Amino acid sequence: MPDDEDITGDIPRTGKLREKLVEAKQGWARDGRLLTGTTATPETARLPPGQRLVPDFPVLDLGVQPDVSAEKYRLRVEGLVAAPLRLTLAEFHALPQASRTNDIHCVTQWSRYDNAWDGVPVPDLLALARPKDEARFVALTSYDGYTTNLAIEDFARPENLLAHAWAGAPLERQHGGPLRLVVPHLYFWKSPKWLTRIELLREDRPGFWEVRGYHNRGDPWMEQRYG
Ligand SMILES: Nc1nc2c(c(=O)[nH]1)N[C@H]1C(S)=C(S)[C@@H](COP(=O)(O)O)O[C@H]1N2
Ligand SMILES: [Mo]
Repeated sequence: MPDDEDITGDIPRTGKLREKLVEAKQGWARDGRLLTGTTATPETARLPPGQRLVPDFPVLDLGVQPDVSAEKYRLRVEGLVAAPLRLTLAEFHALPQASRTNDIHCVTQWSRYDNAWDGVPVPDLLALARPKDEARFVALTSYDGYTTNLAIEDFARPENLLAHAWAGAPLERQHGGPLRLVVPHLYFWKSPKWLTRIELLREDRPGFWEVRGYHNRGDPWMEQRYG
């Protein structure tokens, strides 16, 4: 079982929780904002339904950005695994590295093409931790207290990266540095910044947005914004 230790407790944070933004986004879910009622596939349209292409890289979070030092940072893989991991940042950087380039799609409508990431592919990390057969879901926890959830098939895809660099430079803190997950086939709220804990579970555990009216899976091609 996971311990109840407050893993984010001694990490300095800047900013204030943007309660108004959280309320507004909950309202959008209630109202079905931005829904076009159409679906597509990545083969037929690069831009998913209802999305708008942006040239810049917006910053979206709860307003609280943890300032986690390289010394304090830990990446934990726990729960239904044969070999739990608790990696320092140096240990993480010593793992075999890979690069991926992909498009990102935020549920608030913006999409950004051709993001080049460096880091460790999720299947490689899972191979070290060795999930048990009963593991069906993952719960992800970040240093700002944010949580999200994925089915193990959505988590273990080869294009998914635990990323520490973007466009050839260390990932900026505002975009989730020192380490974030990138799951490009789902809306970007499924890609936690400042990731610290990956917990493998038998039962699903909906995260921050999933309990506030957002879809449990979040496929942009199926326009799974709310649910
Ligand atoms: N830890 C954490 N991760 C998070 C969030 C957050 O609030 N906290 N917001 C999510 C949302 S809604 C989006 S769209 C993306 C935004 O990533 P960016 O700020 O790098 O564009 O991060 C996701 N990951
Ligand atoms: Mo988002």
